[in-house]
Amino acid sequence: MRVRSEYLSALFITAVLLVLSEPARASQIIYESFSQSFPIYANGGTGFSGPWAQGGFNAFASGYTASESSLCYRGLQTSGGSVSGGAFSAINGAKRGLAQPLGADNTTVYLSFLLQPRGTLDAGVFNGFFGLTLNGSLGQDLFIGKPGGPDQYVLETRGGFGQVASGASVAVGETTLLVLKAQFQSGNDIFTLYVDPVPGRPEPASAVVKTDLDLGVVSALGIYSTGAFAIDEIRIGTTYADVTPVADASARTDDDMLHEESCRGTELNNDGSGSSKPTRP
Ligand SMILES: [Ca+2]
Repeated sequence: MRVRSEYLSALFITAVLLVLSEPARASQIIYESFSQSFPIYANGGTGFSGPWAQGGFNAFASGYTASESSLCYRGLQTSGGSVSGGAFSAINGAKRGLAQPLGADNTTVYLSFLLQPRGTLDAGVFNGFFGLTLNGSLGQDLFIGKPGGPDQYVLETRGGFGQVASGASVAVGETTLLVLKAQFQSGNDIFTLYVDPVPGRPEPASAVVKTDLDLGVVSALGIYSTGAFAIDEIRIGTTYADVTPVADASARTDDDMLHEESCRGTELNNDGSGSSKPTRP
């Protein structure tokens, strides 16, 4: 019991420090930086109603592992660690409840996250899909990520229906920033996907849009996969700027830089130095 109480104390102190060091903006609803080990006590982040737990449609495993390093993406503010999964022979999933459900008619929210394909593209059952879901109350979910096919980032109804492909290719080892605008309304909602927008710039003018799905109330989001990938920096906010914050190099600690070091050389650096992939105009 002694060990457990010390563990809980440490957890509590960590939670307090997180609250003190990561003041959420008024309009930022969710931030998950994976700052605590996952999924052992996956209760970090802000805006959730509980910890990550195994879940998702036909997901009877949750074989995800934590890393102390964040995925790096040029210009985007990151913190904490990240989470990854391998190529699986069955659907894996983890779900987490939202403290404030989304989906009220005539409201708009933005969601962003980083996704990095790993291993061998398409390996894993169902051609190795991976991504994030917004889980609706009407029995359907929105999937954002790499589908069973084609090898592009897409929006689709979980299961593959109503797929809208972005045209942006999925490449192993390349971290992509995916930003979703969700406009909830009576009947079908409007979902807009931006792939690799530049952090700090205004919301892009062009994007792909999915308009055939009514999510109803969204009270959970999910990590959902069969292919190898890593995910990080999940944000939900009421404005585009809320979910695309620019990295502030002066605010980074030695610890941050130590962690970033591990992805230097293969990944983009937060401060824009190092290797780069083509930037959209
Ligand atoms: Ca992170």
